[in-house]
Amino acid sequence: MFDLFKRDPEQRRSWSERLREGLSVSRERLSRPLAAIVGRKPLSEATLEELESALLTADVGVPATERLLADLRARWKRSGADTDSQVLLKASLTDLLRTLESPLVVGPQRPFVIMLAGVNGAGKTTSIGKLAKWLQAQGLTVLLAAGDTFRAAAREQLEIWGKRNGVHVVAQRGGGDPAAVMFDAIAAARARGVDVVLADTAGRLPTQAHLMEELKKIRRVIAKAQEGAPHETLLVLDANTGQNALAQVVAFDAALGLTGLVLTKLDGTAKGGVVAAIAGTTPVPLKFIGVGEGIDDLRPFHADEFAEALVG
Ligand SMILES: Nc1nc2c(ncn2[C@@H]2O[C@H](COP(=O)(O)OP(=O)(O)O)[C@@H](O)[C@H]2O)c(=O)[nH]1
Ligand SMILES: [Mg+2]
Repeated sequence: MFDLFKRDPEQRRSWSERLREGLSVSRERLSRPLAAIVGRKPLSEATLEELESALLTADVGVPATERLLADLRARWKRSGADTDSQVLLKASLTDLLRTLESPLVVGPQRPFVIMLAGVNGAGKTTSIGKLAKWLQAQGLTVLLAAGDTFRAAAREQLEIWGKRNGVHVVAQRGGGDPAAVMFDAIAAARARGVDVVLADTAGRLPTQAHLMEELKKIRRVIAKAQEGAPHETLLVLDANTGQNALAQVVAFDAALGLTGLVLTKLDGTAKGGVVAAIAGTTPVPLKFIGVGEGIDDLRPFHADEFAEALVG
């Protein structure tokens, strides 16, 4: 542990620092126009209008922006006209984002199966690698199911994460059937007494009907392999997708019945406001957020620390 500390200065920086830095582009997008007009001065109707366009450019979207502004107005009236506008905005945003807050809890089922889906490049495999470490840090044992059988490189990528975390990876040599991989992985987890199975899947677009059908089949086979599984079905979203993320949530939810979201690549995007858009439009719990490529750069989502990092 101490060795890791010495080798990697990233480890010394706290999560809140990394989150703040990761969200810096989005924060600037939001606060630069605000700072120019508002600073920390009291709110006014003109300020609210400026705020509206700032929120829209940060990908907060129309429904969530309207909700935020209505809430902000109400707070402003209640608290007296000279209240710090930034404090009010942070409070409104925190309340909105709280609808998404529901940290992942590994239940008593064994193995506890977590299935991940999403479009290509969203960050599914990388997130599985990071989650494996996060789960192990809680004293849980983990097994990875290489359900992306489309490309050999996908399996190899998962195997690298398996090695890094010292966890077993169940894969089928030479391509094969992803549903069969899931079946084998759950059987292997049971035989080895492993706590959690993280099930990777190949990327697909919601418009690729046959691939969405395949995803449903994978889910059915997981349920057959173990009653009640998958216990969590997570959609991995790239924050750079912006408003299109909402359409992905609706489509994958219709196919799979999502229990949560993982939002990756919040670092380096100006579209961090999409979190508020999701809260305002398609409030599926946001389980984890990713702010970098490091193994510790994926953490549970908390509304207050996110709002603080974005507008605090
Ligand atoms: N900057 C950044 N890159 C990320 C994050 N999450 C994943 N990536 C990168 O996104 C790329 C695609 O990730 P991958 O897990 O292979 O996507 P998949 O196709 O959904 O499995 C990789 O280069 C990852 O390192 C993140 O939170 N921040
Ligand atoms: Mg992948």
